[in-house]
Amino acid sequence: KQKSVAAVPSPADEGREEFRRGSAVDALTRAILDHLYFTQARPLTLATRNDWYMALAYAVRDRMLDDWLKSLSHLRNRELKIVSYLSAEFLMGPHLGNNLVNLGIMEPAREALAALGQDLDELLRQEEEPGLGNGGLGRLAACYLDSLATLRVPAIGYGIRYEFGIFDQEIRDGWQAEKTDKWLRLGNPWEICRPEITYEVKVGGHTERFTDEKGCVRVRWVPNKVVKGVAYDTPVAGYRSGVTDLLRLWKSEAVESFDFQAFNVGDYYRAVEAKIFSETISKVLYPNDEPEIGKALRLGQQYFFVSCSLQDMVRIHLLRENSLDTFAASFAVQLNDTHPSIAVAELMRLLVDEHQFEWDAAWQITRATLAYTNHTLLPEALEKWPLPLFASILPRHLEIIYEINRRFLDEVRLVHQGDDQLAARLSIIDENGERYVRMAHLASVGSHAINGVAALHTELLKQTVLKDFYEIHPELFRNVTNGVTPRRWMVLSNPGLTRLITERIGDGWVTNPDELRGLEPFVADQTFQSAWQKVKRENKSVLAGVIKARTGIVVDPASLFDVLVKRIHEYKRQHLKVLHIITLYNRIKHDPQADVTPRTFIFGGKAAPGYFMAKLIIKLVNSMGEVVNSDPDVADRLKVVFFPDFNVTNGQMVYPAADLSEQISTAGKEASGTGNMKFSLNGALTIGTLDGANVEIREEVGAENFFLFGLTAAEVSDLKSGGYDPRKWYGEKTELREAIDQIAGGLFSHGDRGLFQPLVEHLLNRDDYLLLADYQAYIDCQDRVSAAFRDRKRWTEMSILNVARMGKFSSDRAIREYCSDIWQASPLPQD
Ligand code: F58
Repeated sequence: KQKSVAAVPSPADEGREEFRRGSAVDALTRAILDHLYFTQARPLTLATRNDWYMALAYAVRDRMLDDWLKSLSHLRNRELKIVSYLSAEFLMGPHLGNNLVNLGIMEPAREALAALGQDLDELLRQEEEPGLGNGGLGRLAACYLDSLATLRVPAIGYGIRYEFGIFDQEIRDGWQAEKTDKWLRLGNPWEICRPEITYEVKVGGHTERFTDEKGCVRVRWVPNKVVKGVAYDTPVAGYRSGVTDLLRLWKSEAVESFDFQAFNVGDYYRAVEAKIFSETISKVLYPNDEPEIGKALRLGQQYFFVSCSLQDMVRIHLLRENSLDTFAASFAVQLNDTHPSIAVAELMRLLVDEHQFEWDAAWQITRATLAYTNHTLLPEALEKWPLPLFASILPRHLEIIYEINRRFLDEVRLVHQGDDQLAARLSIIDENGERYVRMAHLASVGSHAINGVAALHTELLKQTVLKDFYEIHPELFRNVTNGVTPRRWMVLSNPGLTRLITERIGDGWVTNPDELRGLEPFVADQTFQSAWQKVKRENKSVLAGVIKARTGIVVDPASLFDVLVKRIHEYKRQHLKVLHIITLYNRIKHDPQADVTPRTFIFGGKAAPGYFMAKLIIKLVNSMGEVVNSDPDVADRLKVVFFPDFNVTNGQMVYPAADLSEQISTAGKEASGTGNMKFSLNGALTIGTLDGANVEIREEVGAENFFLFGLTAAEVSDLKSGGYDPRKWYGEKTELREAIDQIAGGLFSHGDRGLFQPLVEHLLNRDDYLLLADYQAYIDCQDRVSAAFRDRKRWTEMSILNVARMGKFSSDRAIREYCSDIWQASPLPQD
């Protein structure tokens, strides 16, 4: 083994260049063996799959270090503005494959492993994905980090290192069961703990006024608890860009000294309690859609990571300059929704209380630094904290917020004299009944830019949720339509399509996806079409195999793969899809010869554990599926699958295998959607409403290559204000009535009429999301889809055109817009 140590070139050796680039298969082989031995402490004979995975991961990580260390050294360069992306969630997905793609060493790694008798694909499957997010918002943060590094923009993603990420979903008897996500169980080779980068975070207590040595009255926050945040760093490599950015996640720990007093007086239990509280903060990710109002721990999490992150930025800035006056030139801080919006008050506190700034100067720096992205219009999803709870955790911040609010409302009153209603509507404090802190208002007042995530969403934001803000400060508003990274969502997950495209137009599209337009001349090319179909067919076969293994259901890769994967929520209308399937089922039952295009319906998505209706929808999908799948009359023409545990890893298998992408939310409810983009990039056609980014996808791919149906956002709001009566639709539409009656009558619940009663009642009496109003349009549109699928040539052309015209939806485009319109950040010069 002596020999093998010598074989790993030290950074000072001549072989460094080769080692660093990591392109040589031999060097990689050597490195893997060395990590197996020296890091995993395993002889070859005893190495488990996880040992091999870890050894490979460390060997790959080594190859990221040069770029990473170089990028970290740029943090000290005062000329360079750093983008700081504050997000309670980063849904990164498995790192290994992505890093191999971005470093350009997928094939050398495959070869190196083959020489060692190992299969790369097997090791890729060994990685437990870090599920540190709920869905779209967390995944967007991850795509943006990929693009920032690819575009060579110095950036830090700041968040929480949850010990348990989003729960793992199992399906038991058709119901969702949640299992703790123990993603750290076998170790995490991608992170580097930085025990020397820690910050203290105060919680609770009270404030005191005192006069400082200059005679100024200042405020001191006397907390009743202090916790410590420890940095865990993960490198984020750009796609062959030479830049590796930083994801810095905070883990909460106890401050050793804090309850020393308690130990000394023998109060052992009190000391241990403090430790438990500290460690609880970063323990678990909150699943969404549950009312947050009572969750002190959630507010604690938000403050914890924001405070650590801002303290870290202050430290980095002070390494560059000796005053915080220029802080906004060092950092552009983006608030990913309102979860980090306490940053407004925290940055003020750091400047005013800890660094003795005057209020006005501090406020100017704060607003110049921060910008806010809104991701939802749903009123129930807008964060607000009850005042007493807020005061008990963040007493100093509440005082600061009062002062921010007082000054802000004074300005408003000056311009709009006498309009008390306006002031009440704009106030950061909601005073209608019980009092709350409205976090979207705090974020809006404290930011120099506010953006929505799709054109329609931004318009609706200006007309509804933030209307008053828009009217007083229109210049603050921007739209930045979401995007997704083509590296993970095409190159890594769809190698077949990647190869085919690259053979025709080269690989420039990976960083410049507008080049995909170069595929248009081939749309009608026979050979190209067949190759295109073959890739899709192979992806479908792979998925069919996985479906068989996970659910026992056999599906036919020749059928139309009709896919609806996303979080389960009433506004996303998974149950509208159920009504469609039942309608087709009934057509076959009424006429066994009916001409129904064979389809495989694939559902996937998690329901928040406390969201009863969403869980009932999962049960309905499974119960209905059981009846349809086992009915001999259907004779395999329709198959329903609920693919359990939809996450990034599973998404990478599902999107490339889809023929039809279901984007059927009630218009005006889905801020953007990003799954819609992943499907279309992989050649699925979309059936969708004019909601979120669907509008722009349709514009780009052409109306003739998109299946549009349903009410517009304006029609939805008109229909609702005119007093919507779902029973009218139920009365008029025979197929609809039949489907609903069957659900109510127990056809899918072994005769149990009670099981789906809450769902049926909701539909017939309220139907908040207008399923009944959109039902017929949806069914008719699906009939057009079925007909179109039979014309394979035409379908393939549409599929190619979808991919060719999706360039706009790369996260690189979105990040360029953030850089120029909001952050004023630029790429590092090429070395
Ligand atoms: C999503 N929001 C939007 N929130 O629903 C989707 O339209 C959009 O494309 C995406 O953001 C990215 O902009 C979303 O995923 C959450 O998951 C929250 C997490 C924290 C609790 C509340 C929901």
